[in-house]
Amino acid sequence: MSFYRPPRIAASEITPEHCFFNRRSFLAAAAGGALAAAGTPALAEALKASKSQYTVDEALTPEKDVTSYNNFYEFGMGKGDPLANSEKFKPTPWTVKVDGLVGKPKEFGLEELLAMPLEERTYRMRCVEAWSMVIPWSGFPLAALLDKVEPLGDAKYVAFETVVRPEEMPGQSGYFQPLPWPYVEGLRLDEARHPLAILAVGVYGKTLPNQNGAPLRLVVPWKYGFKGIKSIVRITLTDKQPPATWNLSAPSEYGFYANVNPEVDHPRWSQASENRIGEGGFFGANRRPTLPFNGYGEEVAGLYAGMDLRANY
Ligand SMILES: Nc1nc2c(c(=O)[nH]1)N[C@H]1C(S)=C(S)[C@@H](COP(=O)(O)O)O[C@H]1N2
Ligand SMILES: [Mo]
Repeated sequence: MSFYRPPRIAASEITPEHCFFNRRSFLAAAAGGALAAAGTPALAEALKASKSQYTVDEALTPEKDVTSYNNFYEFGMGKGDPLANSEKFKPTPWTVKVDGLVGKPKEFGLEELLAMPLEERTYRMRCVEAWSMVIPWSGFPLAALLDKVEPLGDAKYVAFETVVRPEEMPGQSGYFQPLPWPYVEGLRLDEARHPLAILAVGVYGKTLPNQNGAPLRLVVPWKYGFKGIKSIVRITLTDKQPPATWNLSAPSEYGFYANVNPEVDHPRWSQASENRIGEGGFFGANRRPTLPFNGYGEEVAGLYAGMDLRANY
């Protein structure tokens, strides 16, 4: 995150310059078969029943890029490290503890999470490093999980925590530790309850690969990618703004809110435009304009009414 790394990905897709968000229905028809083949019948079954959908009128980023150009510092700092170094990581069995200011704290097994009402959602993802992708996730609204534990009236924030497993995560055991562990993140409760915020368990109709945050990761498409915490083991409702890893590491560079905002530059680079992975031209003419709230302003701007968005980096 501290520096640019030009992607090694060749230009392969040209997508229209215009970008707008719309909603329409579509069926994740092919997804079921692919998942069954991948040996995950629970997810396959769930996706067959996939309901109303969110999508984007832009070409999908090729699956190969989505699953090989990653940020997941627990496996190393290079974009290829998460794929190369996550072979030993075991995403099953898995549990997620949901606790704090809730009426019914509970430890959820992965099977139970896969039995949530799964949907396929195609979202833009904008990394704070100024590259972006269009990714078809499979997951369920975070609000659906929160409902199950019945947040109390004084709960104002949701805190998230990634697993710590130095024996399976080389970035947590090497001589140089790029970040303090566990990786933690947080949302305001109303952000967490927004229908666009999901917990993803799959991508491209398949179980989430280790490098993308298996078995369960957060996706909040109007915020910079670092808010999308991976391999979550704990979700805690609190009355205080929770710590967030990048915000703690460099508060002048990474905010708590981290809403995508082309008008607020990173102290070391412009956020006005971005490189869509797969379109080529990291520094060149193919850069796309970055959209306020990553194109989701119509849906989420109301969450920030009265806040100074220029200070809300
Ligand atoms: N636990 C953890 N979660 C993480 C990260 C990380 O290093 N560790 N990187 C973040 C960043 S900076 C981005 S851009 C996205 C990348 O998600 P992707 O690799 O699936 O595209 O994951 C986010 N979640
Ligand atoms: Mo990122």
